[in-house]
Amino acid sequence: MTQHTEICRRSLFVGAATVASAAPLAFPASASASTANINALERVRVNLVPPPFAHPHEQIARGGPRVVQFRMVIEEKPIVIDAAGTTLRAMTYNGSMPGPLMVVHQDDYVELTLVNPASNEMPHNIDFHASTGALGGGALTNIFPGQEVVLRWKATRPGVFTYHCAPEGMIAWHVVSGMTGAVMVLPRDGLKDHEGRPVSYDKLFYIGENDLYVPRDENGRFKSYDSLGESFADTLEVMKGLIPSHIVFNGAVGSLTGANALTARVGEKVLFVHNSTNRDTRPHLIGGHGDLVWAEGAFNNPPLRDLETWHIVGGSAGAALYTFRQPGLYAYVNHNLIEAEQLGAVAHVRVEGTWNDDLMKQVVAPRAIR
Ligand SMILES: [Cu+2]
Repeated sequence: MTQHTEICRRSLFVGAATVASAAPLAFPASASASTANINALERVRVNLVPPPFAHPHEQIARGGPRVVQFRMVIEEKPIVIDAAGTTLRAMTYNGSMPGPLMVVHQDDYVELTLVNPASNEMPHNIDFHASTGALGGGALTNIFPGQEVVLRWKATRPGVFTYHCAPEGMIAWHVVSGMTGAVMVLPRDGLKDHEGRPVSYDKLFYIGENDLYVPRDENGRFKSYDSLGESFADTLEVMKGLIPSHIVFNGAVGSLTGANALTARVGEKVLFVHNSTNRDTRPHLIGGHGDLVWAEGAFNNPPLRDLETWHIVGGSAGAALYTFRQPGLYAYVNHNLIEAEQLGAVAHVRVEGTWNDDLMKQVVAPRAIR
């Protein structure tokens, strides 16, 4: 074990021990009464799927609140993040960057089993911005390699919310190493437009935007490391400069472009869920719009209409609904175009269907100036 790893482990153990001793206070004495009620609820076990998709779910809840059980395994592993083969010592929920999208309805209970395999180097936990209390669950989910924990929280507020790892003293490092994701809490009767009328989506694309900070060697080449501990000190120096080496959608430059493009058809209503745990961002669909946008992610607020670009505040997730009206290739970008074009924050959507000349027509093809 490297010295860095040893230091990381020691500082985190102290932090975790402090939190663990305070943990019983997080549950009020009256909780036992409601626990009986929760035990009477229907329980459903949901298998998570990797981004950019969501597990199968109903948009309008059937019946009463349920306990929705998820299981995530934390994977620490090297991930290639660009075409040049640059390798990030990543920390991930379930092996993907971002971690999987969880979908429940308001008043459901999320019951997560979080697993930290013995083969990992680091302690981890999870802070759900959708939850209430105990550092978003972070104080109740500190687990060392070889441990698992089960956390239950009530989804009281409808919206899309980020989640992330938050080990004391190491939060930023774990976040910019990949430990981010989102939860979508749908209103029980589904989404509404700006006038309260029901709206639905045909498809959901879940985009996780991650800013990454890979150190370079003295020749300017990206470095690779044999362990997380070994990468820590160099990575922290790059992080403190606040200039990401990469800003990626779904784990790597090009993970959603070209042959990996998302697909849709003219007439399909697509909900774009965009998670950005660390930095502010500004999604824009080149050639389209946000028909209805919950930029702050709160579904109780009326959505904004007809947006060209919207703002996702760092530390949150947002959602935008768009009906495709033209076929062709669309780029869904972070419209800081340096971050999109040079650092990686681009996805493509390939849309099939019939072209509408009324919306756009090339009246004269390029020709010599007359
Ligand atoms: Cu972590």
